[in-house]
Amino acid sequence: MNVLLLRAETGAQFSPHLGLGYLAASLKKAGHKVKILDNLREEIKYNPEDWDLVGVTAMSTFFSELCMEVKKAKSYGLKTIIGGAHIICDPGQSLKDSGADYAAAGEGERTITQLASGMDPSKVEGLYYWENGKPKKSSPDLSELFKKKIMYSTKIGGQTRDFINDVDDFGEPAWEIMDPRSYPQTMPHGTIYKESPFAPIITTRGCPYQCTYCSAPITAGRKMRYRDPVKVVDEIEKLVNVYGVKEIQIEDDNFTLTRSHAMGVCEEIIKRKIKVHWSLPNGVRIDKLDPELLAMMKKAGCYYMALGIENANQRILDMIKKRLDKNLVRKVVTWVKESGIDAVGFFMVGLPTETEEEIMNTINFACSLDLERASFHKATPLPGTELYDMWLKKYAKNKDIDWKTFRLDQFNADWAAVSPKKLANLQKLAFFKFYFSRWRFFKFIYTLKWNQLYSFSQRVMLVIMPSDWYNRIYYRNAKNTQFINSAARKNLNDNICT
Ligand code: B12
Ligand code: SF4
Repeated sequence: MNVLLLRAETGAQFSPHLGLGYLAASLKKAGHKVKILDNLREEIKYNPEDWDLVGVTAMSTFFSELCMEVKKAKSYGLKTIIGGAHIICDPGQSLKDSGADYAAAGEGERTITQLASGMDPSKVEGLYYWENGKPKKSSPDLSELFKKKIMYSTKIGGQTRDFINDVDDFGEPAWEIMDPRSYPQTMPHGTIYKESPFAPIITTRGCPYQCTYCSAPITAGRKMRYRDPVKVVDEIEKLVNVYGVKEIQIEDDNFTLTRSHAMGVCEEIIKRKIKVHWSLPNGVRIDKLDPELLAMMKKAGCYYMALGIENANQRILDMIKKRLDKNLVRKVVTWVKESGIDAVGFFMVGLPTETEEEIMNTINFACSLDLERASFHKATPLPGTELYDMWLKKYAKNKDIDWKTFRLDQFNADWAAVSPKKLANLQKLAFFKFYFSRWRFFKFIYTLKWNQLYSFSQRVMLVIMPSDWYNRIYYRNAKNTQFINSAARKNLNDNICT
């Protein structure tokens, strides 16, 4: 079959889509023809006659763009399948909202390959399809795979999902059709880079924690699954030698969770004398670092890492189930700095019931730490999370849902003990107070490359402008991409036959 994979978003950070890369690899291995069209690097234009199946990916923020691509593909008479973080969180509803033919309820490698190979939709793993005008979940017989421990099943985010145990089975993303050099080399995840071309990789999938605001365990599962460090470094070596990559962003949710895995990757990079800079822009847990591990990471080329600090109030940390002792933070930030690695802090403001005093406490704490950079995101109820369920029940008040606003800088949940307007002002204050102390802003500007100035100004505007102004100015097609869901979704699984 000829399969076209699309990312339709207009995001501000340019990173090849690992998910689509893995899907493409799997499809190609099974003998299908595949192409990736990614709006981050090219216009989504194609000849419908060349394709049999169109797969579209999206996070919640970009669900409206996904819907437009599905509509377009269907108008050509093509079959469509959707997948990605947003769809995983609620596949049945996403199928209805988008009008696609199929939705992948999880990791899509096996799902899309089985579908493309002509398997009956009811037997395809992790698929939602239409039956009698309603979304229906497939029911393949996986008992042998469970018995042989090839797959495991777990209830997560309100659904039962099946995961493959050995993530090495997925191989590597199809870099040959997603050459990192074909992406704009301006704004990687985390903004800063030392040298381009840069490329993301993942070395693990999953996260065993249950932080109430985070959808990572929902999309990738709660069981940590590790790639073999040797295979990880094979991929890094290929990116460096074949694609000229000079810098890697490790996008794991928890790279250092198991020390031996992180050590293994570092030792392999050092053993092979690979000259590459790398960073951890997706954040690591404060309680999963120690000086010896940090020294090894530095030696292997790590030059900055984001730290999931989130909040300076133990009450809030406990409420969001972070399982983190606030007293550990300062010591660990100091270790990171002493190792020669730059530390970046992730903070959240405006959590349910959070007071102005608590928010100020977080801002002042952040300013006092030896951090190079920091982000102060508004608590956003990402679908599938505990926060989302709480927001739907208590705060959404039957409001329509505009997925476009599900960005960590822009969402107005109205659940803190301060008003949304006050919260937006406190968020701006956090940015200014943090960056205009300890010369941080000037150091930041100094680390930027010339080609980043436009994108950087966009990011600054995102912080200081009201979101509707920002969208109007920066997103050329913003007016076309607003997708307002018909009603807040109280009974998520209503009308879905299972
Ligand atoms: C790298 C990353 C980014 C990158 C690129 C995103 C990308 N998709 O490549 C960048 C930096 C751009 C990014 C941005 C944001 N991100 Co982000 N990001 C991630 C991260 C850390 C890793 C993604 C990844 O590569 N995963 C590994 C691959 C293999 O998995 P995957 O992409 O999910 O793909 C698999 C399945 O989803 C499925 N699949 C995916 N697409 C399709 C399509 C089809 C047709 C099929 C069948 C299957 C399928 O199969 C794939 C293979 O198994 C995830 C966390 C995570 N654990 O996934 C968060 C995550 C995806 N991001 C998230 C968020 C919220 C954001 C932001 C909105 C945050 C913000 N600032 O507001 C922004 C977007 C705004 C903007 N301005 O761009 C959330 C999404 C939640 C949601 N419900 O949408 C996640 C899950 C993080 C979290 N902790 O909650 N992000
Ligand atoms: S915030 Fe980090 S530790 Fe918590 S669930 Fe998400 S990935 Fe796991």
